Amino acid sequence: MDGKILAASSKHTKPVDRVFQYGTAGFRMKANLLDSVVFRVGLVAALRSRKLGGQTIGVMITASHNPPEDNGVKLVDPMGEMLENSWEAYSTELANARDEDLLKVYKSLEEKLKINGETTARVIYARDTRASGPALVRALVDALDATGTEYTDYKLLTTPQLHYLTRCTNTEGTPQSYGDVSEKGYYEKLSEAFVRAMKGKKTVGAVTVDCANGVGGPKLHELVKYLKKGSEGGVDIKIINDDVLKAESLNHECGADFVKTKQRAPPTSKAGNNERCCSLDGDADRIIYYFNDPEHGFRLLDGDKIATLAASFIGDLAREARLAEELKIGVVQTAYANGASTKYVEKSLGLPVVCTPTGVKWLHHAATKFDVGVYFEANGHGTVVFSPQALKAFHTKEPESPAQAAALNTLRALADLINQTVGDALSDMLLVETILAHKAWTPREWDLTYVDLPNRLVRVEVKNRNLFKTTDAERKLVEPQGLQEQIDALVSKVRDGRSFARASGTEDAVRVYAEAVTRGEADDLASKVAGLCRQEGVGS
Ligand code: NG1
Ligand code: ZN
Repeated sequence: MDGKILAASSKHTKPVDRVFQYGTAGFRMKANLLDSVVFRVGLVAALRSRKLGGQTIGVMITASHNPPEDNGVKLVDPMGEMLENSWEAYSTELANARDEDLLKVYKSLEEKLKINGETTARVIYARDTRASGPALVRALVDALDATGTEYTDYKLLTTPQLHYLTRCTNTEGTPQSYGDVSEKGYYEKLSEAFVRAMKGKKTVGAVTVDCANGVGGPKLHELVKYLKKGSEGGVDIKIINDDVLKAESLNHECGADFVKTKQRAPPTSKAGNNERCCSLDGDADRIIYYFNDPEHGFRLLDGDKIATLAASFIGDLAREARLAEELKIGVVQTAYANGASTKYVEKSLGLPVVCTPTGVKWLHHAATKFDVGVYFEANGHGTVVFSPQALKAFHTKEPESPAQAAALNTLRALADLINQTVGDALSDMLLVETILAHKAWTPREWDLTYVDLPNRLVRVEVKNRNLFKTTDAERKLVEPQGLQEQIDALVSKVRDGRSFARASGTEDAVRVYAEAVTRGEADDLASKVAGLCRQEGVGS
């Protein structure tokens, strides 16, 4: 095997002056820099699978909402979760090894982690629609061949579909089986659960879905075929921005990130006033909703609004099913959640809120501490996870009334509809559509549940973002010294003010967030805090 690894690695040499880091979204950068990284991620996948006794590891080649010329790669653990933390460091180590040291570093990891080289390694992989994908897949396959790994190529998939398949593969034939191990199995599971959850109800009007010209487009077309078979069209889906042949159109003036940051609909959207729209990102693991209100203009229904909608609906069902006492329901957010949403969950819904650092793995982990854990980043990445106790209760609770039986039935359907492995734009969309159908709500009624505090997110370029160290789920700076006190002083002058600064995990920048009672105060606070950070970040 050693000779094979050496021979293969000589085809995938590392750019000498580059330092790579496995961050919150795996490795992500300009695609032309990724060849050696993907090859080495293949080596890590083989090691990880062997370490876990030959369980299957997922590898996804995507750069999500980034521009078309970027790409990226991330690893998926056996139950469909994000890669375990300590292995991010091993991946980083291997990605940065000099070509001549690569085998030595690989062997030392094998030894340090007590990995049996005889165990069969298993990997499944897929990619999004980027032009650079096929070449990067070849680099991955070279590593899998060199390490004697068994693998399956799932070609084009959304990121959440690969997470789904990883879990299905590892649970096949066990009582924990998560579904049929095929793309078809994914559509069947979602569409069947959707029909059960909808109970013959219909949503008000159509939903326009912007697929960011990414892999979500063809996959949503496929899903719609299955939905039509079952539900006679309980939801009317209009698909836009589904061109995957024009490479340069990916995430260009469309997609979840565009809509969220620009606070406007993609120019290609023809939806009229009060018509529901949503946007996926390039690999369909994020979704946000929006609509045009004739009085107030563009209205965004972001991850916070999806989380509160889901928490309120599931909370009501749990009460109707008489499970509210025995099941702990909670919402997990990051510091970027709008303060109004946090207040709404705690005060109006009466549910606890936990705040974690940025990055879905932290949210997911915190959500599993609840029986029903609703987690979303404000940018639309999230899902709802159910504990084994919750799933058992949904199936074994004896209903004492037809209403209770109906609530239990809907809860069981939701547990199948909602992707338990990771945030999934297609599954989340069906969840939102289900809830709106049950409540017979237009987007306007959903929007009116609470009013967002005006807020501003500013990106500050600094020389060294690592100078900015935080605590308290990134809400407070401990370094540079004294900066937090200055921020606190600014915040105290503003009504309902809140502001924090943290180093981005994906870009060379510091992000400053501020919110306040008025737009003017929020903007002013953000620009003053950004000014302080800029000063601190200079010269170091
Ligand atoms: P960073 O760059 O660490 O702020 C961004 C998003 C995260 C998450 C990651 C991964 C914001 C403020 N931050 O992280 O929520 O989605 O990218 O894609 O949106
Ligand atoms: Zn994404």
